Amino acid sequence: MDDSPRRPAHTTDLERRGPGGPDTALDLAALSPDLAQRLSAIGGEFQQLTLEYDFAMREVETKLRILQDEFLHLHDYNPIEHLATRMKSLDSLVAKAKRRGLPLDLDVWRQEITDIAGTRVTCSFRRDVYRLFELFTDRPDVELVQVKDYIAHPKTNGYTSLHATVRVPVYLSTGMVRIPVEIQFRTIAMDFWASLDHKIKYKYDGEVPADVAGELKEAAQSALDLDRRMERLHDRVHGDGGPTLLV
Ligand code: 0O2
Repeated sequence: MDDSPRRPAHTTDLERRGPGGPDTALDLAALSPDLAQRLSAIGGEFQQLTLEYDFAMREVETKLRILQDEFLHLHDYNPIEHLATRMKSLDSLVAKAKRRGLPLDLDVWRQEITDIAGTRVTCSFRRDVYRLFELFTDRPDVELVQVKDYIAHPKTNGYTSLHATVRVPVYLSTGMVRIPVEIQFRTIAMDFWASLDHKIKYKYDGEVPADVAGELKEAAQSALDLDRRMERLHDRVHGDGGPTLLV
């Protein structure tokens, strides 16, 4: 898990920080007076928004846990190593809005920013990543909005993961709303690399020296090799395809 002080870590269910928790705190004193005033004006609205996104994130987590329990029960196999959730903090939302040239307007953020609620699913093997993704997004109560397959098409820095944006229904006293949640599916090796990459970026404030970036990219290749090797080993022990996610 990423434990950098700047980016909210994806937390385990025990550690999950809900709306109003420390992740949503923003140091208004550090902002320009104009920005601070606008943000404090939307504070209440933001609490409502995080509440809805928190409900959606919990829906996703529950559905994934049920899938996991079903596999354990039916196949004596656990495809999920870790499951973690995180709510994007107000300061990182402001930063993202700024980066993307979006106004300080929660309605615009609702439309344009789809990773306000995030879930990270860490699997043992690459085929589990894809199988879990398929099983989860095949459900009629899950609407698949967007897929970014950084496993088939890694980022230039070496980052790999399968990102899926889904929308799930959330039932409020005022009616039903569909809320987007970004799910990152990855293997343990991919997760290990991504955590380190983030810490290095934090250390250099995003400006990673070329030699460090080069080594990181090589490390991404090593993570990929390790994934392949462990999957081959698993197949040797359990037979081709093994007992992984066979339904
Ligand atoms: P956090 O704390 O995880 O929310 P963006 O680049 O964010 O403007 P987009 O489309 O949201 O646009 O990006 P994308 O490609 O879907 O990736 C978003 C998330 O994927 C990031 O969220 C990271 O969690 C992860 N990610 C993407 N690229 C990298 C990378 O190169 N290294 C690492 N370690 N993680 C990456 P946030 O918002 O950065 O942070």
